[in-house]
Amino acid sequence: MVTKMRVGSRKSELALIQTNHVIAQLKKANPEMEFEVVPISTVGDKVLDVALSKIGEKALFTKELEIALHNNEVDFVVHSLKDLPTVLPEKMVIGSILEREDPRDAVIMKKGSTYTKLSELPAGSIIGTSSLRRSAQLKANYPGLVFRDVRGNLNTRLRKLDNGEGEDYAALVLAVAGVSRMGWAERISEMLEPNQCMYAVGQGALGVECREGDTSTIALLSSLHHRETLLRAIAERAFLRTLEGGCSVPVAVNSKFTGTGLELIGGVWSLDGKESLVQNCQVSFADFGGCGDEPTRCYVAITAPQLQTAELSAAESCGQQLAQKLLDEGAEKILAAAKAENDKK
Ligand code: DPM
Repeated sequence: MVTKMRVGSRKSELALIQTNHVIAQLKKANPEMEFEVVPISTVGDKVLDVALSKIGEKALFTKELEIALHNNEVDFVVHSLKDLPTVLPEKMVIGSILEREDPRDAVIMKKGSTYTKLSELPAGSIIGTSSLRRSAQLKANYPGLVFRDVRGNLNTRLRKLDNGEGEDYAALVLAVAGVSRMGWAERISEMLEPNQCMYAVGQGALGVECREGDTSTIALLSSLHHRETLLRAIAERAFLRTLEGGCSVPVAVNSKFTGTGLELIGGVWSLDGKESLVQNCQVSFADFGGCGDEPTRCYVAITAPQLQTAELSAAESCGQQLAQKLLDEGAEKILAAAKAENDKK
């Protein structure tokens, strides 16, 4: 008997590329299985005239997919991990976190531009991004540049940049991962290093969500977990969750897997980038190496049967501790002011 699974996906080209990537990985290990892609539109795809940060819904790109999961219309759904809120709806779990691609942001200049770096652009140049995280950090580093919203999927944004639709954007700032998956890597003219612009929690990784009790799907998906990505993602997501930030606040991270452990750097910014708090936190996994504790069944809505509970909880508490350091230094005030100012705009 052929087992056929239904896979929910947003309809954008990037979302379908990501969904097909996950399916290809599953097919490699399970050639006998079949997968059917079920395309679904989300609020983030439908509402295109309002800035992302102003729609006021954390699950912008995920809610309709989760409803389809809940209604048993699909068996799992593939997300960019950074679009997946840090608290999942009840009865939903992350069944798999795949190996992270380059998590950095990058600059794409308008077609034909003679500039390659943000630092070369004349004062007053318009940079397209709807990310408060990017604009806050970059405003601090490049006070002469002007940051304006640009909405739509990646294809729409690139068209707006190149054809001068709407604003006359000089450049866009986008995630390297999305740009490369679209096959546009050669358009990247500058990589932004963490000292210029730290990345979003989960950026560059894919997360696969499924129903909590669906043991056969969970077993299938868990084979795709990438250990380092998973531990970094757990720490980063715990950081954002503890700060109570969604995708619409200027919060950014930079995490490194050190071999024996994890280093997490994270920060919060005011909208103009003038105020910021950045701290770091380290954790070592060396003490846990495979010894005797219970394999993890379900931890912070992530099922990872092959990892030890101790390492997952160590990663989680690393993120929590980092957030607590920033909260102790007054992060809440910066974030509340950023939210209030953004709501007013
Ligand atoms: C979230 C943000 C953006 C997306 C906010 C942020 C960027 C919005 C913008 C939460 N989701 O990053 O601070 O640039 O105006 C999104 C992209 C990808 C996943 C596109 C991008 C691809 C990269 C990945 C949109 N979601 O960020 O360039 O899979 O990590």
